[in-house]
Amino acid sequence: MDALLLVVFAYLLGSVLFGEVVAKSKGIDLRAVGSGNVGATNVARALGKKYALLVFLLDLFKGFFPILLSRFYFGLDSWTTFFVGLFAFLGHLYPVFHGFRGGKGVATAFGVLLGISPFLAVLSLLVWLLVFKLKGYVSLASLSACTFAVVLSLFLLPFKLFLMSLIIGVFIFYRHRDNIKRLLEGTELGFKR
Ligand code: NKO
Repeated sequence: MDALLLVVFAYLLGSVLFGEVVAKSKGIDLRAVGSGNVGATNVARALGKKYALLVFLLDLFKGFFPILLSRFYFGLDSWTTFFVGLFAFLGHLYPVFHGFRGGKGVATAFGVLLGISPFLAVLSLLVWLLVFKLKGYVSLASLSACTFAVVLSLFLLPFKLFLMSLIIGVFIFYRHRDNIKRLLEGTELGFKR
C-alpha cells in the first residue's frame, strides 16, 4: 500500500458529498434549503431525520474507512494517518467533484476520530447529545463537541494526532462562522422540518 495513494483516495472519497447526492436523488437542491449546507442537519430540514441519519453515516464512513486502512498498513501514530485524516476531512470541505464547495465537516471529522480513538469519539458524541438536548442547536452542539475533542486529544492522543484534531477543529469553527454569528444574534436556525 502506497501512503500517497491512500491520502489521495481519502481526499477523493471525502469529496463525495452524500448529502447532495441523496437530496438530488429526491429532486431537492440542498443549497436552496435552510442553511444551504450539504450536511446531515440540512438534510434533516429538507428530507427528515431518516435521510439525515443515512447521510450522517455515509459522511462518517468517509473519515472512518480510510483511517482504518491507514492504521492497518501504516500504524496509528504515523504521518500517513495524520494526512489521511486531514485529507478525508478536507475532501468534504473542498470537494473536487462539487466545484470545491463543500460542507462543514462535522460528520467526517467524527468518522476520523472514531477510527483513531473510539473512546474519545464516544465521549465527544455524548457532549454533542448533551448540548443538543439542552440548547437545541446542532451547530452549537457540534462546536462544543469539537472543542471537547480537541482539548482531550492533547492528553489522550499521540502529539501528531492532536495536531491533526487541532487543524480540523480550526476549519470546523471557520466553516461555522455564519452559524456563530446567528447564535450570537439569537437567530440561529432550528432543526425541525
Ligand atoms: O445546517 O449549518 P447547519 O445548521 O450537519 O449545520 C450545522 C452542523 C453541520 O454538521 C452536520 C453534521 C451533523 C453531525 C452530528 C453528529 C456529531 C457528532 C459530533 C462529534 C464531533 C467531533 C469533532 C471532532 C473534531 C476533531 O454543525
